[in-house]
Amino acid sequence: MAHHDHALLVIDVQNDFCPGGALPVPEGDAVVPVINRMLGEFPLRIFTQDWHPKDHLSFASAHPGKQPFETVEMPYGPQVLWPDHCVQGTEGADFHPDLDTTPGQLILRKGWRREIDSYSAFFENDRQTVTGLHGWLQEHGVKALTIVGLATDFCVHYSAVDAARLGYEVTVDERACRAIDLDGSLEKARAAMRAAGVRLVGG
Ligand code: VGL
Ligand code: ZN
Repeated sequence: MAHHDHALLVIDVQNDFCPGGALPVPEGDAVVPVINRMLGEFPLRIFTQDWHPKDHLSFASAHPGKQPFETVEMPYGPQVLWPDHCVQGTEGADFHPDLDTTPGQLILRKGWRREIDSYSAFFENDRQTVTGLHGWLQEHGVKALTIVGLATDFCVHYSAVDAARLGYEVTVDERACRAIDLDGSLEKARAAMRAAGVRLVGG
């Protein structure tokens, strides 16, 4: 059992990121039984949901002439364009049906502002707009986080780096993560997490 100030942060284990979904992460569903077994080891468990309006500006469909996986310049910097995914209220945005969310104390939704994407569970992609997760964790006395889920190289990566910068002791358990891996993004993400002081285990 992890210490009382150690929370498990489960990132975006949603249908659209699993095989058959709109933005499938290879073997994304393989994390579900691993996460279900980990839940009992942590006193606090938080689940995030990518939760976009249907006209979200991270969707290629919102940029005439652009294709998914191209990059565009947004006011806050470069943004990868994605297939429409995790649209609020759709089945694709639901948690994987076998994920045991019952023990979760907090379900945090992110990416709900049309103009800004949010990979991190702490800050949106402008790196300034907060989600409120840091306040919740502080109020509950959390000092350490184990982060798992989808995708290793996007939402897990940005969440882990932000958490480390905010002063949490951060572990990413790669047995319960899977990556999209666009153009070497997994190795870049691993290097960035290590440089930020994140402990990577199980890779
Ligand atoms: C994610 C791309 C777009 C993720 C979310 O959860 O890693 N990736 N939206
Ligand atoms: Zn998204």
